[in-house]
Amino acid sequence: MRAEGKEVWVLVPPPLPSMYGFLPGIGDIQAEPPHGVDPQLVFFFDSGNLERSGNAVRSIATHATIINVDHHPSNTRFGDINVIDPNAAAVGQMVMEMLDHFGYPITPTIATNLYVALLTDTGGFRHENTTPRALEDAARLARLGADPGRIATQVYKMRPETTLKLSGLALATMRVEMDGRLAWAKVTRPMLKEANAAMAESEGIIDTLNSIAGLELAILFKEVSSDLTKISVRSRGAVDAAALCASFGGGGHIRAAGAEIEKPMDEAVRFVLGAAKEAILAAATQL
Ligand SMILES: [Mn+2]
Repeated sequence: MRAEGKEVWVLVPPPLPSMYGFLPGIGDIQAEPPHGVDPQLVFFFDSGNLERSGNAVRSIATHATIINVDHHPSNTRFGDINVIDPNAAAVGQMVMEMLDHFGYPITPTIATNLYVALLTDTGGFRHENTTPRALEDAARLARLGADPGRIATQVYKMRPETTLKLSGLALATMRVEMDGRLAWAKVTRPMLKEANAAMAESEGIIDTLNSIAGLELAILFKEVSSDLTKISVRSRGAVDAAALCASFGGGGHIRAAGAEIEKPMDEAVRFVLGAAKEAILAAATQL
């Protein structure tokens, strides 16, 4: 890609989720710059820290000028210039402001990409960050050529059958405890085989669990190997999911977090549920 006579590379650390394959311009994205080139200026977008960006970018960043554009409140301000806006629902909104400021037109291609940033970072305009500003920016992008119906189909309605089959098998193991405050389910390796699915396809199951009325905490247990179990945690109540997962060596956000437990599935279930129930009771007494 060339911009005003200068070579520009758009780099994203792999793997790039296949659902984004429809984005205009995605073919220009590379995992690392071509061999032998030495970029002098690096823009980071939506990267809370330097570590998230992958090895190739990190090695350039040691001597290039870094411009860090982000909306994570926890951003480590690793850039030479830091543009941080925690009130932006998506970094795409910040990019929109920058294009306006520097007088670049927003083409239908740009509008489509920025709309996807807004759509996905607001969880399909459902998370708490779905502000009037987010909806106004989305409306403007739709006017400039983004097609909300087509984009929603591409992002949310292109799942393979195997993903739904796996989801069905996992949800059949669902247990609801503590008078509906805690729900959990399992994804086992035999289920992956039966559904002919990969573990990555289990990503949406935790959000289905988390849709139960009145729930406080949802936990999905994923059997990675005979002695490693991953957990995904969602909290809608007083429990800090990040703190709960940190107690197992994991982390994340207050409402969504995860951890890796070096135990077989059944042991991990007993271990984590014990701590989760304690956390629910402790959080309730603190209110
Ligand atoms: Mn983001």
